[in-house]
Amino acid sequence: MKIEHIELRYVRIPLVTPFRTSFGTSHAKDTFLLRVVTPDAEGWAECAADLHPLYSAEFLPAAELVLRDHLVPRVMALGPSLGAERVRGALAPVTGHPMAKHVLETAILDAELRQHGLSFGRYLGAVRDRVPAGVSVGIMDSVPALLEAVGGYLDEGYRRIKLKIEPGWDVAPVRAVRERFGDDVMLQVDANAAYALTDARHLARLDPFGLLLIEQPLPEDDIRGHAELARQIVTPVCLDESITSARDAATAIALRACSVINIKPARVGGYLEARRIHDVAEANGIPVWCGGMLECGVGRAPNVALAALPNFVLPGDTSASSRYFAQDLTEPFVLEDGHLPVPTGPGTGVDVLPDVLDELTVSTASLPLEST
Ligand code: SMG
Ligand code: MG
Repeated sequence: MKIEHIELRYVRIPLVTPFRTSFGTSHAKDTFLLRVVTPDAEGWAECAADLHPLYSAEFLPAAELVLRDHLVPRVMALGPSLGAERVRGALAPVTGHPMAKHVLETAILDAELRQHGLSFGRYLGAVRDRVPAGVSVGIMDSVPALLEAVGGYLDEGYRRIKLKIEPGWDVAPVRAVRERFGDDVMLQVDANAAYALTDARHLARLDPFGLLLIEQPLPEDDIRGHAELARQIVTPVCLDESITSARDAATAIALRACSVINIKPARVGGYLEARRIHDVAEANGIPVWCGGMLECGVGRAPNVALAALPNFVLPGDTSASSRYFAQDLTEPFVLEDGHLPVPTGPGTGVDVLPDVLDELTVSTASLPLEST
């Protein structure tokens, strides 16, 4: 495959409501789309990094820089043997930067699949044509506001509720949601690393509420701490930030640091590594689910395809477009009976809407293509 042109489109998409987590509040989705042009097809992908290095060490300006100076030159140096399955190996000498690697590999994979008329779902091994949708609910100013939001999502048909938590906003909101909506609601919490192992006794107070899991309670590098916490609480421990590769997943599983894994393709450097994590987890009897980074349709589409693989047995943060955006950059993903349809068209199966893209574009940059 020959790459003729690589373009970055920075976009800013307003959120329908602010989204607050233990590390900050987002009012808009700021990202860039990577467009890879080949003689036969165009590939598109969405960068999951934020403007600020808070969820992880990556952030948008750094992603652009590492793509321009280190990742694109290495991929171009592959010459005629360039293809999505060669990308990870070519980029391996560059330490870290999984989200920058993910956006490049995904755009190349999209172009390749479009060229061959194959969908992400078919390519990755999807076994379902629709996936159950969960929703991630931000930290709110009050319990009544939270109950109103959760009630609205349940009315829309969401199959699972995830509450963002932090010290001071954990047991009370969980108890209130259980009391109002009952024990049958699939409910889980996500701390984004806001606790310490010394909080174990406090976190055990969540045990009576029958949560599906607690996601990333401790810092991302604290695998041993998660293993110790898992021994001290009943709620299953799920890892998000800590897992950046199939090797990480194997280590965490072997050390019993988690009994569930959140797979985000961006966090692990792409869909091929995401599938490897799926396979490692499946071989060990560990269920997985697909995480989200508030993606617009460009990034949501391949996530929905991934979520259709066999070991994605829990509903993911694969919500409808309307969860975040009044106007998506693609045709919106719409809930049908609490599910999203797995796209079937070539590549991601979705196309950017040119007028909307123009309206929401903040700036555009081309990346030089000469190899070093
Ligand atoms: O895409 O619905 C989504 C977001 C789901 O909570 C979500 N993501 O830690 O899992 C997580 C967070 C990371 C992004 S918060 C800005
Ligand atoms: Mg998380």
